[in-house]
Amino acid sequence: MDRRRFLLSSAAAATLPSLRSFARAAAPLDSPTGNPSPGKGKAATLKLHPGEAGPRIPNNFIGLSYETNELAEPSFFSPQNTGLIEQFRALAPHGVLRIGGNTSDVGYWKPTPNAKPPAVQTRVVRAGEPSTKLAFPITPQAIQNLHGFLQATGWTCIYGINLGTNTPRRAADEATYVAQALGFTQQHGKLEYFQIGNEPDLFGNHLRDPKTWSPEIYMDQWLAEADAIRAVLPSASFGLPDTGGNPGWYAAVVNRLLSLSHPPKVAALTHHYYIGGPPSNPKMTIDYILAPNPRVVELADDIRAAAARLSAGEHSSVPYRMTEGNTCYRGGKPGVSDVYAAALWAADYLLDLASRGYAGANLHGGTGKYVGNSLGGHLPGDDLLQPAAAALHPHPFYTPIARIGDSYVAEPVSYGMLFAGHFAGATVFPIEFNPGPVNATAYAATLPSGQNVVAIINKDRTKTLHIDLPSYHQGPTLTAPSLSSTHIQLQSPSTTREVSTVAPSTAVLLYSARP
Ligand code: BDP
Repeated sequence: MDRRRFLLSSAAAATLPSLRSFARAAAPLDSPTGNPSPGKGKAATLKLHPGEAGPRIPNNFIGLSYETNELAEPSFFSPQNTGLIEQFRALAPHGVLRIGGNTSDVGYWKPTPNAKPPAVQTRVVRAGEPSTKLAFPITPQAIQNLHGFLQATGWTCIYGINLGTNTPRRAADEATYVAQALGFTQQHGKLEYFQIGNEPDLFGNHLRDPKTWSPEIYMDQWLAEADAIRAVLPSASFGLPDTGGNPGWYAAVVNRLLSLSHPPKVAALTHHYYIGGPPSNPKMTIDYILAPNPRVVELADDIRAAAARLSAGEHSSVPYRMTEGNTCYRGGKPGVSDVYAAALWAADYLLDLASRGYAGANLHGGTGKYVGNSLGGHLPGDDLLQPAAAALHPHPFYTPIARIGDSYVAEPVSYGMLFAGHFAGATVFPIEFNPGPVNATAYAATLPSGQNVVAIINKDRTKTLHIDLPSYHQGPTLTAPSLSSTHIQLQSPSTTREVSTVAPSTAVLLYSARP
């Protein structure tokens, strides 16, 4: 990893506006209709419709997701942790840090040094799930330090509250402290909203009796905590259901919210997304993560429909956000989640979500210890490696920012985030894109400056994409020696030039002339 290069290119990136896109490509593989590009074979069809505005990509579209367990070390998210602060700032000037994950359901609020952990039992029926053995305290110091960290980075935060092993009273006490320390973003503070419970659709695996657990019972328990919180914090708002990807839950959640005469304020509908897993699954390959995945579309359609139903009720225009995701669940897979292919995946996935109207996306990562705890105390990707080889990989394998000793290093996924971040603040517009037989996608948007930006992501291993987009010039370009490389570059050309080809495994941003 060329860390110096990353910092240089992110500095250059900060001077460029960002954008987002609307139509992307999954064209029929055998029907190229484009014009032949002189001497270069057939060009992909790429027609832009900049007059037709689509969704606006929020400035804080880009986000990271970390385990709540990281708060067990108050020095981690703290103003003193300058290496991590530097990486957050390089990644996005206004990102959103989501704190949650499996460990959010076993952490407990410890308001005073002598406060005792709650006596709660979980039913761990599956090996590799977090249990109360891994319960940890969240202290006022951790929250104060988190505030300093957020101020130093320019980021805001979505804060996860324990639903798995908590009581409404504890939830309200913790929320009160967090809201006072961070302040709500509506009042120019740092707290976007609370999320209560992580992946409740999977609670039957480790926290509740699968025979009786249901979205209706989840809503009973969720409302008990949410009501306790808003009784003491009337301006509190919430993201939910933060499901692991079971879209069947949205309908029941929305039904319940719509049935309430005085519902809690819903800041966003949220879900998670991992392409697949676990690391031992032979299907989890570089080719698999780069192939189009219909689940992305299904999840988007379902959450958009749920948000629209909710918006028609008490709530006005409810946004939706992908609050936790990455390539391979259970900590990522070495050689897949931590190589250049994951950067191309992240660039494409984030722009795809932006084009589908998502308010943002948080890619999961953090430190090996705490993501390991979220999985019962161990990262299964390590089982695929000899110990000497394991030391050469980031832990967890999918993390966008790795902690290596006392330093923090930008990992492949973060390059894709940086690429997509160029669309933040822009307004997506539709395109017609037919890449023919090439596994490529495209997105387009208009920047606040009026300049258009087009992203072309050629995920194909071998095929060059020919394009015909006169008067657009090349901007930051994502490349690496191979899909399994960790030596990634995101660089702008030193001279102004147009582009007629996008090489295999390359992503490029193209800009129109300034208006
Ligand atoms: C998600 C959990 C998170 C895990 C992640 C994973 O919310 O805590 O770290 O899966 O499996 O479902 O990597």
